[in-house]
Amino acid sequence: MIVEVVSIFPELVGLLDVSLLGKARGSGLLEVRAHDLRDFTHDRHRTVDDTPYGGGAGMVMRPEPWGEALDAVLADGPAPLVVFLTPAGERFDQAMARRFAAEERLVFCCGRYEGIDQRVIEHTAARARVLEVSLGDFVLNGGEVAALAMIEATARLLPGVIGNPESLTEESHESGLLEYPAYTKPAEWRGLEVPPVLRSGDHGAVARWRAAQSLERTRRVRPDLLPPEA
Ligand code: 6GU
Repeated sequence: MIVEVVSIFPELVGLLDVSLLGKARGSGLLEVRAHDLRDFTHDRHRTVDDTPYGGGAGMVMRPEPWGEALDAVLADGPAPLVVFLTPAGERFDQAMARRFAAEERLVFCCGRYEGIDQRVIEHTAARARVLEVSLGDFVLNGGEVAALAMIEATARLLPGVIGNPESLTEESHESGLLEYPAYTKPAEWRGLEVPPVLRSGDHGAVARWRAAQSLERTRRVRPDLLPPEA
């Protein structure tokens, strides 16, 4: 998979080298390319923003550098899915990560300030598949951290990136429920015991206990994830 990131902070993409994705990048499963939006400006100050039409606080990213950056990125390579990072987008989740993982090439466009001139999204949608996506219901200063989170969630789904593929199917959100609690050795620590059923060797009992814990935890912490009848 090829992942391209357009940002005024392309150096933030280096963070991906530190996590498990460094391995994926080294092995050729994943190629991440960062592009500096300011390389597509032509003025001495490398300006990327301006005041909003209609007034109001903050600055808006001007369309010209974005247009040129996307001209360059879209000029060659497989037809990508272009993702604009914005708190006004549809919310990212595990299903979207799976959808992203099926793509040959993803282009993440990281907005800063009060966003990107909407004509950039409109123009891009006329020549590529485009999504406006948010990481969640909170506000960041820019899309970079959101893009990194989405890239990590996506890349770990690529075959060969995670050592044991079973750890992908068992985890929170894949089943629609939160994951059951995990324990390791020692069996007793600071007076706290590992639940005996996990040490019983009864695989059926372990599976039933875990399913019940998942359901209980989901009911308590994230009832919104449960179907109305559950
Ligand atoms: Cl994608 N961008 C910004 N600026 N804030 C966010 C976000 C994205 N997702 C959640 N908050």
